[in-house]
This record gives sequence, C-alpha cells and structure tokens, in this order.
Amino acid sequence: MNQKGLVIKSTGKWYIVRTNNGNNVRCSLAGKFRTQNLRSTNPIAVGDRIQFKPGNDSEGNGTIVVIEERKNHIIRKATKLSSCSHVLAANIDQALLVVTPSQPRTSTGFIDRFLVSANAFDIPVVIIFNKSDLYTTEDRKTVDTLIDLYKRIGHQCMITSALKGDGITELRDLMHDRISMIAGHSGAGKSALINAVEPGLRIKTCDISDANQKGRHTTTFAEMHLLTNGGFITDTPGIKEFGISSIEKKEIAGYYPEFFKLLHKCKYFNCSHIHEPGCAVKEAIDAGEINISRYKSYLSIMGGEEFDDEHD
Ligand SMILES: Nc1nc2c(ncn2[C@@H]2O[C@H](COP(=O)(O)OP(=O)(O)OP(=O)(O)O)[C@@H](O)[C@H]2O)c(=O)[nH]1
Ligand SMILES: [Mg+2]
Ligand SMILES: [Zn+2]
Repeated sequence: MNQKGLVIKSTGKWYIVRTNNGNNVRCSLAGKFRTQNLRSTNPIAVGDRIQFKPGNDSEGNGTIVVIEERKNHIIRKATKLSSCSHVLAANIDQALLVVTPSQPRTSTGFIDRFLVSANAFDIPVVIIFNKSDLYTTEDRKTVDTLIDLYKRIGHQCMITSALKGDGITELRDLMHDRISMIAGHSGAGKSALINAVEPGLRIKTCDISDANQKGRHTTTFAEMHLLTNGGFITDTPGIKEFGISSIEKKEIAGYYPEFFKLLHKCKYFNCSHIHEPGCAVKEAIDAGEINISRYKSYLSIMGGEEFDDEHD
C-alpha cells in the first residue's frame, strides 16, 4: 500500500521523504514523472507532499508514485534566457529573502523579481537584511532606504547579524510553527541564519571569496529542516539571477502592488504603464510617490525575453 510523506530533501536523483510518523525514507521517482513537463528541471521539489511505495530492496528505498497538488511554489529560471524552470520550494507559508548591501551585493532588480514570483502565489515575503555587523555608514543608508521602500509596499523587514546574534530572536519567532523557505545570493548568510536560529542543525557554511566578494555555493541542494519549537525551514542553494517563470507579461504589473493600486486611475483599463498617455503610475513616479528603482525593475522584466508565451 502507498504511504504518504513530505519531501524534505532532493538531490535530483534521490528524495528524502519524511513519513507521518517521523521516519526518513530514501525514495526515487517513478519513471512516468521524469518525462512529464520537460521544461522543469525538478518535477518534485522540497515541500511536496507525495505518496510512495515502500521499497523491498535491501536498503528499503521507496518509489514516489503520486505527487499531491501544490498549494503554491516559488519557481524561477536560472537565467533570464533559460528555457528550463526550477522550483525552489513548494507548499510554503512564507518566504524569507536574505539581502546584503555588500559582500555580496543584492540589487533591487533581484529583490523585485523574487517579489513578483512570490506575489503570483500570494506568498508573504519577509526581507532579511543580514550581516548588519559589516555595514558601513553608506550600507546603513542603503538598507534604511530599502526598508522604507519595501515596508511601504507591505513587506515586513528585519535587520540581522548571524554572526553577532542581532535580530535572531525575532527571526526565530517569525519561523515558529510556520513552513518557511529562505532564499538569496550565495554567501548572503542563509545557512548561517538558520544555524543561529537552531544551533543544533550545524549546516555547513563557507566564507565568501576575497577576490570577487561572492559566495562559494556551499549549499548545493534544497533541504527542509525541522525546528525544535515547531515549524520547518527550507534552506536553498544561493541563486545568482532570478528569471521570471510561468507568469504572463500582462500579469506583471498586477504583482507590483503600488502600481496595481493606481491602475483604475490610468486612462486605459489595460495600461501597461510604459507608453500610454494619462498613466497614473508614471505620474506617481514623477511626483516621487513610486520609487524609481521599482519602475526600473518593472521595465527590465517587461523588456526581457523570459516569457514562456514568447518562446513557444
Ligand atoms: N560578518 C558576518 N558574516 C556572516 C553573517 N552571516 C553569514 N556570514 C558569513 O558569510 C559566509 C556565507 O554564509 P553562508 O551561511 O554559508 O551563506 P549562504 O547564503 O548559505 O550561501 P550558499 O549556501 O552558498 O548559498 C560565512 O562565512 C558566514 O559565516 C553575518 O551576519 N555577519
Ligand atoms: Mg548555504
Ligand atoms: Zn498606467
């Protein structure tokens, strides 16, 4: 008989499935799933609820035979021009986006692309500004400006230092009893933050490289960790670029909440806020009510070639 479980780790070849009674079972994927949806590099992601046939080989490996419907997921393309998508995590209550002003630097374009993808599934995103112990006066100003910007459009923001422990109690409270995923560039401190919240986990972390101030891709597979006080946190490998996937071009503006709020004031009901006259969004930008960095990231997404419908 099939058993139910939760995928807590995926290497692409093997899946570690946690059963309802807390056992971890190594499973492979039934062949039929491999050929479906070739545009995705991973038909099953961490967080998926599945059914498996317990194995009868000497190692007790199982075979995943049913993938239950997902409540939501965070999906991206590795590069803007890539034709393959990758699901970072499925069935999450919230996403934690780790941002650093330097070492490595996170751009607003990257943040906004992540937010658009999360908004498409109504997944709340908390922005975590990490490595506060390293901030220069300039970094601090940048972070304060970004916090002001993202709070205004409805995102909770936190400042943390995994190294010094700042903000870790708040982060622990935030993760309590929720299924969270953490994302960001390599070296931003995702694994270090999880270790700070839950020291028993001892996840491997690694210094960023001196030469280019970038991370070394220490975490290579997404993995869901159980929190002792309740909840799960999925650590993910660092991502360089965030290509939009599975969203149509005409939907993008709807995932910029401050643009969406003004759409009814635009002259055209289907205004793209790019070239139309009487556009309330452009007026709000001129009046300084909408941040120019948000409009720039919007134009970059709209001008890109990452939309699936255009590749078909
Ligand atoms: N100074 C300082 N260093 C930190 C902080 N958080 C993490 N680091 C360091 O930054 C480096 C990278 O941290 P990781 O936790 O491995 O980064 P990651 O985001 O998990 O990176 P990938 O697994 O490669 O995606 C490590 O040397 C950490 O010790 C912090 O708040 N302050
Ligand atoms: Mg890591
Ligand atoms: Zn408009």
